[in-house]
Amino acid sequence: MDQGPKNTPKIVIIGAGLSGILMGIQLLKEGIKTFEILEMGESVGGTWRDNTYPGLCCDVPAHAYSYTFEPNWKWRGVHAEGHEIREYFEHCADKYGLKPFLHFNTRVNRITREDDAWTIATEDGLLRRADIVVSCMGWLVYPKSPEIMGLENFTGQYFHSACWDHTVSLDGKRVGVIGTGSSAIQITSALVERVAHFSLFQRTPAWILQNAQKPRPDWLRGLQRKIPILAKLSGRIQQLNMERNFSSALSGNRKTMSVLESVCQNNLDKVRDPELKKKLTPNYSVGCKRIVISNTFYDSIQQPNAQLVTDNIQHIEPGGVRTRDGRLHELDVMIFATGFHTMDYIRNMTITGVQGQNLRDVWADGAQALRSICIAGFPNLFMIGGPHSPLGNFPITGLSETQVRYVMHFIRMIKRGKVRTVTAKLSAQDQYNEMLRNALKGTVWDSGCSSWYLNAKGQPAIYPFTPKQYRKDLCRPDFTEFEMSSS
Ligand code: N01
Repeated sequence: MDQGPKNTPKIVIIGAGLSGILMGIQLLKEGIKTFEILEMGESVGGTWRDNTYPGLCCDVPAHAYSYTFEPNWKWRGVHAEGHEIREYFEHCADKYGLKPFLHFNTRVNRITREDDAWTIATEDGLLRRADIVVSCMGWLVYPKSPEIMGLENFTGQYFHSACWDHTVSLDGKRVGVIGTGSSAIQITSALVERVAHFSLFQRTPAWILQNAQKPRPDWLRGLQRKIPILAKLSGRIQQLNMERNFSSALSGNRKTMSVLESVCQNNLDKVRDPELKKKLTPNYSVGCKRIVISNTFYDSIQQPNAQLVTDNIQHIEPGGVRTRDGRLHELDVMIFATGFHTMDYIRNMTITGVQGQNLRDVWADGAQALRSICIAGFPNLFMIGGPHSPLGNFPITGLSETQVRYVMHFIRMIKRGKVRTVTAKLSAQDQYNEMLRNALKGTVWDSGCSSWYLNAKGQPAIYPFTPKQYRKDLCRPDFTEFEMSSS
């Protein structure tokens, strides 16, 4: 790591997904080179590196899923495919000179506060010291596989959607997918026409919305290449559009919510078979779980070689999946599109604070932070995408930019020697979390469904207000919420 001038803090960023890359770029923009980015994978891109399943596509329009300072004329469709997004983040890491700061295949095991600094222990046995740690670990990191009795007896092949095994041939096979979240819905659309027989095992149906998943004409891409501000403008328009339509509805606007509800219902009404439609009809409010975006799913699941299985899975046997109605669903390949350990921010890692407290114990009743970013008792540890970040169908790039800007306020102060450590006051953190819990009562996310927004106590751990409000809240730190030491 570059030693830098005397006051320049040493910073370790954990994770080289979209927020880790962003954090690194912002540090370089401010002339700070005393940082390292530790990434457990072998390249940048986070979830967009790990997920390679057929049909992988982003449910947020591509220009809104770009950094505001790096508009991308190249997007081929209104919504980008997974590999395009991975390439975009690789491009950003290269263009902004992050390569020398990246350490791949470097898994962090322990972060310990000792002697007024952080010690970071990685799996390779190395220890690093840092003044500041920024965790950019993301939610969609650790795949969650179902624990179904008899899986070990299955004679076919199986894997999780986030660890796609491209050596397994699917064409002409009997394929089963477990789950009906965004991943499963996209996989269904991509696989039905390739396989001999397709079974989708549904526990809970999803509300599904159609959108403009269409290619962008060459003339428009050419124009945006020549005049990059146009691509940037498109991003801003798409973001405002999403915020106007989605965010206001999800955060409580009845008028926009009823539009969202009727659009989802109209989409569902396209299912011709009344029995199938009944099975596909959710019994919870639109938006309680993340709304799935697909233009093709309902068509795919109505194909003659596709079936929707709604009887609960009893166990797995050598030949396939046995459901509670006694039926054996014979399969050659089984795919678990069963999601991620989204609320387990510090899985496989021990973080020890200033008084020897283990963050896992501190968070035993659910993860809490001040403004999603700082944790009382853990000085100079910042999180991008921490607990209660705004998640419901909003562009994550904008959220990360807001949080990185907020963290940069503190890093600048530390760099200038104004302060040495910054810690959230416990009272401020408690007050903030109580305010969030109260505000979340009665929201759509609290309206009764199982979703990956819920913490271990079954409470929604997201931000209850609009992204606009979040940007306002995080415009600059309220320093009365922090303890700062200068010696
Ligand atoms: O995972 P999920 P995902 N037996 O948690 C079911 C992002 N993403 O990978 O609802 C049977 O949403 C579970 O059932 P239930 C996006 O943010 C984005 O699909 O709990 N079923 C559910 O249906 C998304 O929200 C894109 O009853 C079991 C499914 O598995 C997030 O990733 C694309 C089960 C899990 O759904 C996660 O999506 C893809 C069991 N034992 C993903 N366990 C974009 O387009 C779980 N399920 C950006």
